[in-house]
Amino acid sequence: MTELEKSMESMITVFHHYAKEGGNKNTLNKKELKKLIESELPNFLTTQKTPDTLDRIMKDLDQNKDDELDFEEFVAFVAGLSVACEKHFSLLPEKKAHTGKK
Ligand SMILES: [Ca+2]
Ligand SMILES: [Ca+2]
Repeated sequence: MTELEKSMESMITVFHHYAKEGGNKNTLNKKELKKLIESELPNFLTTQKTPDTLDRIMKDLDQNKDDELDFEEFVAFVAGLSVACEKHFSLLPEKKAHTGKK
């Protein structure tokens, strides 16, 4: 498998690993989402740690308002995070290059 195929597979695996724990086996409830973020996105959580973060994330992502995240809603979350990370990532070498010139 290619790197991208592996990434897609791990996204699916991670989602189902947490989604199957309780309630609807194909969706994440708030408790399952919390566990997923704490275990799989510890760096994300430390930068955004406020008491209502989880509620906000859940509200933002839950497009059909059923208090559960299906895979489509979860993918939107990961995609959004990836975009944020990529911006951060692409800023770093540019900054370095600029300071190098001076
Ligand atoms: Ca579930
Ligand atoms: Ca939903």
